Amino acid sequence: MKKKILKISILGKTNAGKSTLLNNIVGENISIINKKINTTEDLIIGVLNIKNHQIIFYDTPGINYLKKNNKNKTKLKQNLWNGINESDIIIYLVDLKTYNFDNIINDIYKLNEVNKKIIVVFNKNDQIEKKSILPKIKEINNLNIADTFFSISAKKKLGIKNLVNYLINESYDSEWYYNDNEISNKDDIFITNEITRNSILSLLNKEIPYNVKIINKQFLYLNNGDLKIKQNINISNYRYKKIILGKNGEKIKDIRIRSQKEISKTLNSKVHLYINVVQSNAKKI
Ligand SMILES: Nc1nc2c(ncn2[C@@H]2O[C@H](COP(=O)(O)OP(=O)(O)OP(=O)(O)O)[C@@H](O)[C@H]2O)c(=O)[nH]1
Ligand SMILES: [Mg+2]
Repeated sequence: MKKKILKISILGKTNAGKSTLLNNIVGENISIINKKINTTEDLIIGVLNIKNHQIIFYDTPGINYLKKNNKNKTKLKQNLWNGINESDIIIYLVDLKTYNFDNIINDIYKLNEVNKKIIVVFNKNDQIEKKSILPKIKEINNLNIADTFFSISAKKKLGIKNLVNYLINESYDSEWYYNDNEISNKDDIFITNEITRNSILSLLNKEIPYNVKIINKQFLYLNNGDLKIKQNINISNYRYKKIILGKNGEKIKDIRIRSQKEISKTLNSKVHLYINVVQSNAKKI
């Protein structure tokens, strides 16, 4: 059978459920999910192989970066555009819970400029009344700015099969880009770093999670099959250290335990996780 491929970028506002959708399609935790905004920073690639079809997904940072000229966010913007440029088709994911017509069509108009097929996927349909979805599809469809529509729940795995079947039908003759056993561009070290970033995101408030960098110092399978991991949390500002450590070191303990559990689950082994908070060229204030 002839090999076929299709490359899809998953775009949408932050928190729309892009990473949840990718993980569910690919069947593994390759992109972290969090209630807080701007969880995904890197361009994460997920691969789904079905018979002779290879479907490649790019999970991108929230579309808020499409235009913003914020210097700190240049990398995010770059990752977003890399995803868009690489893909054959765009999935624009809409959060039905925070649906705002003007806001969404603005994004879609902008995306029309790149001249790729756009699929609008309404997500979180488990959260709203079913009969309110069709009018929303109609009002966007009337503008002729998108090619087709789906309604799904990425979290509850509703409607995903239809979407995947559609994508399979869109795939075209080409050599595959990835080997049969590759499901992601991200290795285990990246994923374990991301898990710790996500624990910090979940357990600490405000700006801190966005101002730390997780560095892996050791990733070692022991003779008994257990996994030993050492990570540094690099901080740029001295005052973050106290906050991350917490009173009597309780916060960092929570972060460590939460990460250790999540890494264990994801990599399917017993994990011994050690975390250090390290100040990188930060000024004492
Ligand atoms: N109820 C419900 N919640 C969902 C659904 N899909 C995602 N969520 C939740 O929405 C939140 C955001 O999900 P993410 O997948 O991290 O969103 P994202 O679009 O990747 O966000 P960024 O990476 O920050 O741009 C999480 O709390 C998810 O559990 C869904 O279909 N139904
Ligand atoms: Mg994400």
